[in-house]
Amino acid sequence: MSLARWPLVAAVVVLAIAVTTPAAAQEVTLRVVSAFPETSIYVKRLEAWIERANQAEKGALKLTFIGGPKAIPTFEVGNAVRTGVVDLAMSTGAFYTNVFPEADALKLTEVPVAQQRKTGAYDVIARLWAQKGNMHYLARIVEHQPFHLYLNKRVDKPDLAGLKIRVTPVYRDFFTALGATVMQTAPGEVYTALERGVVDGYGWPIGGIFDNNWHERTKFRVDPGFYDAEVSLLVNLDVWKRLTPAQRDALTRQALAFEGQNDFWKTYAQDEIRRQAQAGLTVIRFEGAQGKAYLDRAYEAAWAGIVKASPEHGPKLREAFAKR
Ligand code: 173
Repeated sequence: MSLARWPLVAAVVVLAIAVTTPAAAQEVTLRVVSAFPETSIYVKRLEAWIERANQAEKGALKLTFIGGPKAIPTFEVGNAVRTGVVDLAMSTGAFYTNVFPEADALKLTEVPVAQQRKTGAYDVIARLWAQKGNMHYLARIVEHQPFHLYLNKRVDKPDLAGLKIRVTPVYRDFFTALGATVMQTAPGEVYTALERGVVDGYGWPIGGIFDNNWHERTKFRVDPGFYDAEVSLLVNLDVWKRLTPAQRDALTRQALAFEGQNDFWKTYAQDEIRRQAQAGLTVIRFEGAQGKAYLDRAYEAAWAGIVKASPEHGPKLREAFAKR
């Protein structure tokens, strides 16, 4: 190269550095959405966390809460994270099976997320979410919340023939196996469906039915609960890769602190059971062999659904999620 070229090379190098390292601007703003309605306990806790995280990581990280399903519809949030329309989302696997069907398997983990991080299950999840969802799986912030069937008509055995039940992918295979006619809605449409008598019941975790006044339109809860409700934080993978190491550390530190508070959900489950009783909900309890058959059916139906949708990854997830 002739000497005359050197100033040009130098200029290009200087320019490249200027473009890739924003001078002193080491604070990144991430846009956050929720797939759950803003009235839900999940969003209340998300907003409180955002405030704490922004305070603690000032200069590195600024999370901006955009909103719930009015900003991006519940079942579109997964694709919004995948494509980078949003940077970070709070959602559950059942809401983004349209991105990859394995997402719904997170309800089937049999050990807490703290343990998943030790057994390698977390790495299995992280790899798959990156590969199929273009997502960095940041943290699980809801667990210890079994799902239940809530009804307005009494049943005396695990037979839902003739009943129309509101579902998401979480419950679809199980309730269908019990003979129900199922109808999928986002959480935001459950109240209206109950009010109009379009459904005779719905699936939901043990906690949260008061957040949108569903208790006013609910007569029975069926026990036992099944699976474990999962709500997680997901980051668009390209955004994640563009963060500086310090920004990544800040986000991980805050997410782990949030995840570390998951024992909250154990207490909350007990509180919500009491509150449901006070509100006049009657418990229909399948006990003994009938209870066991109900639970076996729940897990069999769900795993069959996952493995059918993903013969490649379903069995690996089952292995990784099992108690050991
Ligand atoms: O909408 C739902 O019933 C659902 O799938 C779900 C998943 C996780 C937590 C709460 C609800």
